[in-house]
Amino acid sequence: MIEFPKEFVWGAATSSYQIEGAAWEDGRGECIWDRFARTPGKVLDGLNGDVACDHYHRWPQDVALMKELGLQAYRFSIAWPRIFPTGSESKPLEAGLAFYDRLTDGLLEAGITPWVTLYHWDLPQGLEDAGGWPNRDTVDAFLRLTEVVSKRLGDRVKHWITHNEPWCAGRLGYETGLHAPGRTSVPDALAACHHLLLSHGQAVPIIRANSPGAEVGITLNLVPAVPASPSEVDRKAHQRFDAWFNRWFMDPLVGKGYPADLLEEYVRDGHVSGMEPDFVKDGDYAAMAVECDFLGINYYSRGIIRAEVPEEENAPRTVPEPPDDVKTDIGWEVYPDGLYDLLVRLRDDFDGLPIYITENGAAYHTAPSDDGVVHDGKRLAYLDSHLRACHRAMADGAPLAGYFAWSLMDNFEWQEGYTQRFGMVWIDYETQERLPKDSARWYSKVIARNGVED
Ligand code: IFM
Repeated sequence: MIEFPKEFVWGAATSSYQIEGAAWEDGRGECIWDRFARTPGKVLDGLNGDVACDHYHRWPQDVALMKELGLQAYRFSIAWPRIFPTGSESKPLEAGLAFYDRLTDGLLEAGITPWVTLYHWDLPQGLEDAGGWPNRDTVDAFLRLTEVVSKRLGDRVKHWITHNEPWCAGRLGYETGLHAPGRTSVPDALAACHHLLLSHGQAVPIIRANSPGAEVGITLNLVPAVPASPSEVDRKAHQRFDAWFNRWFMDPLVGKGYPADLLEEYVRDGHVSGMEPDFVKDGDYAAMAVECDFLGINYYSRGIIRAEVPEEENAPRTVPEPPDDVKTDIGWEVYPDGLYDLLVRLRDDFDGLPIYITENGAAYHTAPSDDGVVHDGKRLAYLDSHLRACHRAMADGAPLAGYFAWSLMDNFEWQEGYTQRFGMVWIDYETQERLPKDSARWYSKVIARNGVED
């Protein structure tokens, strides 16, 4: 038996837009994903989160299932436009707050600790129309959301995550355009990333004031990467990738500001005004480096970085392209050693700050078999191998304190629509039936035993 420490936290995660369904009747406003999903060509099959898993109405059943599985903690997010439908109302919407009240109380009654994420990408469309995250006013709007939600739930919720994956919200949303709101401007993306990190820093003291004794942190999605060959061009491409994906978000949190190598490139290319970009105001760097209680990490796979140069200018690969049979259905390599490497790196880069894996999981289509059960052995093997990597990293001093599987249930997978299933619980989108897969039953045993079998 590979045993985890007694106090290790075992949970599962979801997010509002991906599971709740809109439930417009209770006044939720439009968010950027409602608009994006309705824009032709942005989401596979043209689908959206209007119904999703209908969790808004079916949460009692979902909480009962979590209890049956023995989850100790459940990470969910707040749909911002349920609280402020356009983002600028002077008063919050009671129906939205009441929903999260009910969910929180239901979890506590079931003996499950609620972990709340304040922003998992459903920005009110009204705020996007006023400039979105590149506009500094959005920071103030987020702080109003933080104040209202942490005041309302702060007596019962003692674990808070300000933002989920600012890389996605900032870079996919404003630089590559793959996510809502779908803009493609490097300057906008840099301002957006800055305001996301700044709003994290400024939200932390608000949460602490409203939720005495709470643990507060932020969740980053990080990708440990290697160059595809030792050639100079691949080495440089790898360094740039690490700055673009990882260091741009890690360094400001530990008081280092933005990575100079990439910032210099942005200055050269005219994307920012200088090494002190216009969007950085006095005190911002200090605010972003606010002391936190933990760092949340979402890990799925590693990167193998190849320079974009003609093939003949590059050296032969020493790290081969992974074959399809070690990739999940979404095309991401199964590489548990990457999680080990990442945890060991963070042990040093964050100087022993406690770490929670706030997401880790795999997309596999595996459907119910003739016996009516979903035998998702590949997901089970993925989770098992990643838990072993966690355990090894902890033995080497990584301060890992808990693990949340992504996801409790199949859900709306952003630009992939409903084509990718990450859940440990199967959702039949026609009937809304919930069906725990083999991985859910297995995870339940892992929690009960506090470890994985040798
Ligand atoms: O579904 C997403 C989640 O919303 C954020 N992290 C990655 C998951 C899988 O892509």
